[in-house]
Amino acid sequence: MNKEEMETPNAENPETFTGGLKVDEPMKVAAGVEAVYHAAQHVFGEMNVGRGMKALLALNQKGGYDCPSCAWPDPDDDRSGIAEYCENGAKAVADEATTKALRPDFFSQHSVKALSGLDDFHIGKNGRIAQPMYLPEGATHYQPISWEDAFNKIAHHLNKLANPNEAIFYTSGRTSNEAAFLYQLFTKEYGTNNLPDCSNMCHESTSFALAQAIGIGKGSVKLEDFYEAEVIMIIGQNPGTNHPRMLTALQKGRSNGATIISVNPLHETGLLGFSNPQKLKGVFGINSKLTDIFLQVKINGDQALLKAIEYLLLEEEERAPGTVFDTTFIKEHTAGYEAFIAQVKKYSLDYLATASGVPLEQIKKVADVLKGKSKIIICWAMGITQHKNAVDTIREIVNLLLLKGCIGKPGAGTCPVRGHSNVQGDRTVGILDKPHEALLNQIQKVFGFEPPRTHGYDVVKSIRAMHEGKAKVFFAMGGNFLSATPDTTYTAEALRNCDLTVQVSTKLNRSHLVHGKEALILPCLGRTDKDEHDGIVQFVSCENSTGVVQMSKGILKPISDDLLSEPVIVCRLAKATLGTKSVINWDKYEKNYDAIRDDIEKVVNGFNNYNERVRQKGGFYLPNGSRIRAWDTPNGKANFTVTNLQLPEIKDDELIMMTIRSHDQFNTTIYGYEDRYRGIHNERRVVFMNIVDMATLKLYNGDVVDICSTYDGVERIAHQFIVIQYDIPEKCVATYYPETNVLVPISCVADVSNQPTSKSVIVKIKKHEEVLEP
Ligand SMILES: Nc1nc2c(c(=O)[nH]1)N[C@H]1C(S)=C(S)[C@@H](COP(=O)(O)OP(=O)(O)OC[C@H]3O[C@@H](n4cnc5c(=O)[nH]c(N)nc54)[C@H](O)[C@@H]3O)O[C@H]1N2
Ligand SMILES: Nc1nc2c(c(=O)[nH]1)N[C@H]1C(S)=C(S)[C@@H](COP(=O)(O)OP(=O)(O)OC[C@H]3O[C@@H](n4cnc5c(=O)[nH]c(N)nc54)[C@H](O)[C@@H]3O)O[C@H]1N2
Ligand SMILES: [Mo]
Repeated sequence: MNKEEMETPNAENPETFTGGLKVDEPMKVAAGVEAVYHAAQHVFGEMNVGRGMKALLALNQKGGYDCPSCAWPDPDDDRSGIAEYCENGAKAVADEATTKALRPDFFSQHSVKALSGLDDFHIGKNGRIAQPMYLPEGATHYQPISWEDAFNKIAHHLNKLANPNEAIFYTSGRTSNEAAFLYQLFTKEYGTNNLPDCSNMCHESTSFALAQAIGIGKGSVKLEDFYEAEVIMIIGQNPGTNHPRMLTALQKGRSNGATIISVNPLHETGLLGFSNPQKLKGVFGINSKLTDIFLQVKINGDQALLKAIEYLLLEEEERAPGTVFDTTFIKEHTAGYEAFIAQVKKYSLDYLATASGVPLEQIKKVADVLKGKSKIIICWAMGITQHKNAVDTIREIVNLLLLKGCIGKPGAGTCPVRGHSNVQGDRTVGILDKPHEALLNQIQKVFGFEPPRTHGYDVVKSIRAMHEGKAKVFFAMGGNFLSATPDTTYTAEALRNCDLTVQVSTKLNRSHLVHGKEALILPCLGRTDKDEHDGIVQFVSCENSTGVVQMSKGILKPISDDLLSEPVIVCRLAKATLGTKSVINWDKYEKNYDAIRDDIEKVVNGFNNYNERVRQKGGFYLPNGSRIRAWDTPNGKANFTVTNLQLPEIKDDELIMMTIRSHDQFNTTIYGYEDRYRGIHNERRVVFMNIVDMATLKLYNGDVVDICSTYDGVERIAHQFIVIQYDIPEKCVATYYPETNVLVPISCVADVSNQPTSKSVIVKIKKHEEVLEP
């Protein structure tokens, strides 16, 4: 690459340093009064004190709005008086409720090319998009467009496609139940199941593994179960940053006697200790330890670790039958036990321990704790789901819980911790690329049209279809498809191949700047915004990680009169596209969202009296068979699964890389350059490395390196990362997402679930070569 090429930023991946990296020791305790300070800085930096206080006081309160950040549940009973929020929830609110607005003059002053040269932090910081914008073919700048013209343009493109399957409709997990239901209804009436969503990159592996084993792709625990548990295992999750309110539940569980076991390649601050900023004790700096046993597993060493634990438990059970396993539960509720037990000792303990990276002594300690306990919760997130063998690792989690009879009783169960605040609800109401027959039948019965039955594209298949020219219109209900998906360069080519890309968005992001031949930005209301039409304030609803559906009512005055809510956008899109061909009364939905909920109730199981129950304080639980041991599987049982151990193949000169979140981002939205807990300040282009690997590669702290991944014969390079020596297992490295998504191969996906393997990218690292002056 010559100097000029190096200096011309790619629109999809600008590779610029912030400058001024500072590194401290990682912190030992999460939250505390400092978190309150950081939250306040973000909120009051974006809006005046009155708006800021109003926003924070209604956050996650009954009758208020649902936090747009994570999907952690709110307490059913007493919610904190100060507001049931956390530092990162407050940042999410600040980001959305900002009073900065992007009006047409902003877009006329800045070309698409100039904007795409900025890093993600600067792109997002500009403010909320204030009116619909259009980029004609070949144009350099977005220009304003009326809503009516925008919908007509989309309708024109959709209606001229040879086949509805040439259109793709993406959903990100902030979309409400109401908007998501209408959106999938529209795509089905239009004629396609091409409904990829962020779940395809998030908990897809979980959905597959759980549905097959225990009949429901969702977790079984309620928040109260944490207060009763004897053991809580947290595997591949960083709650201190990504689900900070979970720390309160863990603290309460531990003070009630639970042993907390954390499994992670990194000593994440929030797992070590917690000082609750909402409790006086926390404000005065009195903090509690959280993790009792920490297992520093290698990246993707979890399947081996779980197998080793099962091995040790089986040995104990054989020594004293009936004392370790819940034999009554196994007999009454499960299938596949004998076949499972027959293979538990297939691999030697030493082999499993070495493969996991955890010393056998420590694994024995864990087995010792587990053997006498009967109330165990296992939590997991992206550290488990984003690997090639993710589905099998989750099956192994289920196997372990089944041995102990730990699903479907108080204080125990499965807890896949969801990401986006309504990612679970979107799936419940029908955002599925592989819709169930029951849903399709019900839609046909209630609405009287024949929905398409062939499965649609998931995220990876969508990217390929656009790349191959099989899909020509890409419509996104939220999210940032370009930056969130794997293989950024390939995805950019895919999007540029489209005739039209449409983004329904709150904030500007890179997917507006890497676009199809024509592009539209449709600005929508966010969670915090008051949604009022004809003098009536509407509300929407969301489902959290434990299956509770609650109302969310925005309270702040929108920054522009030209924003539409997501449900209204779908109604107008449907009317413009389908016109009189539609058998659905879209006007009715647009006028009053109660009508949408009435129809969700008719189509989706568990929503009876939706409108009444969603108005009750705290909402309502959706039915969950695994919670009551009613297994919705073909054999009516909870199933053990025999899995083969799969280990990543890493050659001598290679390393395995996980792409993780800093403390200062929400997915592709970058709030700042700080990763306070890990001691990283003012830079995101860093790579965390073990000192042994640094020595092998002759690298020093502060060296600038390039990271390269080769897969399927394609070489992918991300330039300029600063080496940071860190406590991470040998042969493992970590970088931040989305800067290194360019290295995640599109063709490397999890078995069965087709989820991108963003936590096990095989890479080589070499010193960055300065380009010499000619
Ligand atoms: N503030 C904030 N909150 C968020 C988000 C955000 O970006 N910012 N994102 C939301 C979303 S959509 C999601 S899905 C969740 C994500 O929440 P997390 O899953 O906690 O997010 P990641 O940063 O991807 O972290 C994964 C964790 O797994 C560990 N890990 C990586 N590989 C392995 C492995 O092989 N084995 C084990 N045992 N551990 C491993 C990493 O060290 C890290 O601690 O958070 C949600 N909440
Ligand atoms: N390498 C790597 N890649 C990953 C991951 C990883 O760990 N590593 N994690 C994956 C995971 S778990 C996920 S969930 C995906 C996330 O993928 P996405 O959900 O696609 O990405 P986000 O960054 O959450 O989307 C942010 C954008 O959503 C828009 N937005 C915000 N609020 C609203 C709203 O209320 N309505 C609408 N319409 N738009 C809104 C804003 O314009 C904002 O720019 O990324 C995945 N990609
Ligand atoms: Mo996610």
